[in-house]
Amino acid sequence: MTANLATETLLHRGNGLQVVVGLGQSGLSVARYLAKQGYQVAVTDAQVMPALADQLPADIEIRQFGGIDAELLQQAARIIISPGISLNTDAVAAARQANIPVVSDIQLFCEACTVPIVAITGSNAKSTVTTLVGQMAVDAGINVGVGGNIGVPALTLLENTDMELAVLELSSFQLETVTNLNAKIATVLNMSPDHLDRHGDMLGYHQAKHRIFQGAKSVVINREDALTRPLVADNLPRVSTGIHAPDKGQYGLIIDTEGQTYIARGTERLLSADKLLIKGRHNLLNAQAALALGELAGLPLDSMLDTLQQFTGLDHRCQYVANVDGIDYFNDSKGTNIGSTMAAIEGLGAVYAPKDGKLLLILGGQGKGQAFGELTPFINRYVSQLLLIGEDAQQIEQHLRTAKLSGDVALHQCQTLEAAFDTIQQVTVSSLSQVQAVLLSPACASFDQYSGYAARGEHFSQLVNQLGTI
Ligand code: UMA
Ligand code: ADP
Repeated sequence: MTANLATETLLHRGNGLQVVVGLGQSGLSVARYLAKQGYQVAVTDAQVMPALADQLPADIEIRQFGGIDAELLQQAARIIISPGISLNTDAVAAARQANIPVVSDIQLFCEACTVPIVAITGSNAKSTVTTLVGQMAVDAGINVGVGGNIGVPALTLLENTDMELAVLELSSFQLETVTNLNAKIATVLNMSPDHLDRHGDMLGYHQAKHRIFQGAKSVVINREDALTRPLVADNLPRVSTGIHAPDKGQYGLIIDTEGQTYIARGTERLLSADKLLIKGRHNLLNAQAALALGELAGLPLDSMLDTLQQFTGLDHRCQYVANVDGIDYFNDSKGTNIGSTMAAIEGLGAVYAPKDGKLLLILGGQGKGQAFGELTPFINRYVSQLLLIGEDAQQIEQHLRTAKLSGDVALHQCQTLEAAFDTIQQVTVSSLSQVQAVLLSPACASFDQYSGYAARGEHFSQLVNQLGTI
C-alpha cells in the first residue's frame, strides 16, 4: 500500500491507530496482539521485505516498508516501538516531539497481565537467572511463563490463560519506554557499561534499567554493586545477595575453616558451591539471585535447591567445548560487554592460575563505545596470548595499550576467527606460552561478522572440533 492510500484509510477510520515500528519478533507479536484486540494497526520497518511480513494478520493492510514512515508515525494514536530501534531515530523523535506516546511491547504486557511478574534486568546474567527462576517455578509445580529479551516476546505469554506467574528478562531497550511495570519482584542484577552507543552514557543506561523498579512490590539487590539499588522507594521489602557472609535474612557466601564455600541465607548454609554444575564466582551470585527472587515469589526452598543442582548452564556462556592437545576450549560468545568478559577471565583465570596456567583470550567485534582499558588488569593477570578480531580490533588494542597492557602479554591482530585459529596453532606449540585454556569472550557484539552471538559461538566450537580432527 502506498503512503497516500494509507493516509486516506486513516482519515476514514479516525483516531486510535496503533503504529508498530519494527517488524522483528516483538513487532510481530504486538501487531498480532493489537489486531486481535480490534485495534486498527499499521506496521513500518526499515527493510524493504521484512522476513516476518507474511506472518502478519491479513487485515493489517497498512504496511510501510523500506524506511520508517515518518508521516505514518505522525498519524498514530500510539506508537509501539521495537527494542532494537532507537528513540532518537528521526521519525520516532519527531513523533515524540508531537507528544505521540511511544511504548514497548512490555508496556502492553504489564497493562494486560493479571498474574505476578518477576522482572529481571542487569548488564549480565539476565538469561541465566531468568532461566533458573523459570525452572524453579516449573519444578515447584507452578504454571509459569518465561519471556522478554530471552527470545520469547512477552505478549505471547498471555496466550497461556492458565499462567500463574510471569518471569521476564528485560533489556534497557525494552525498559526505556515502560512506565509503572508494577512487578511483584524486580531486580537489577549488576551494572557495568553496555549499549552506551544507544543510551549516550552510563547515566542514561542506568536510568533506563532502573525503570524496572517503578511500582515494584519488592526488590532483590546486589550488595557489591551500589548501582543495583533503587534510588526511590527505599522502604520496599528487599533481599540482598553478595560474596561476603550474609546478615540475617540475606543471601551470601560462607567459607568454612576447611576453605569450603557455601551459599548461605543468614547463618544457614544452604548448598555447598561444589554441588553446582555452573562454575565461577559470578555463578554463585547468580544462584543467590535466583533463590532470592524465588523466595519473594513464594517458591519452596528445598525444591529451588534441587533445581540449582540440576542446572547445567546455558550455551555460549563460559561453555566448555573440548580439550584438544591438553588445552581446554571455552565458548563465552555471549560475553558481549566488558563486565561479562571480566567475569569470564577472572572465573576461568582463577582455575588455571594455581597450575601456572594462563589463558589465550579471543576478544573483539563491535565495541559499542566501551572503554576496553578496564579489561587490562584482568588480562595482565591471567592472559598470556591475546588475539583480536572484528571491526573494532585496532581501537581495542589502542585502549589496552593506553591502559598499560603488560609486555608479557603477546598481542596478535587476527581479524577473523579462522585467522585466530591459525595463530592458536602457532603459539600453543611452544611450551613457553603457558596456555592451558582458550577462551572466546569477545566483550563485543558480533554483528560485524555474524548474525548474532550464537552463530559466532557455533563457529568457534566448529573450529575447535576441526582442530581435534587435524
Ligand atoms: N529495524 C528498523 N530500524 C532500525 C532497527 C531495526 O526498522 O533502526 C527493524 C529491523 O529491520 C527488523 C526489526 O526492526 O525487522 C527488528 O527489531 P528488533 O531489533 O527490536 O528485534 P526483535 O526481533 O523484535 O527482537 C527483540 C530483541 N532485540 C533487540 O533488542 C535488538 C530481542 O533481544 C528479544 O529477544 C526479542 O525482541 C523478544 O523480546 C535480542 C537482543 O539482542 C536477543 N537483545 C539485546 C541484548 O540482549 O543485548 C538488548
Ligand atoms: P545476559 O542475558 O544478561 O546477557 P547471560 O546469562 O546470557 O546474561 O550471560 C551473558 C554473559 O555474562 C556470559 O558471558 C556469562 O558468562 C556472563 N555472566 C553471567 N553471570 C554473570 C555475572 N553475575 N556477572 C558478570 N558476568 C556474568
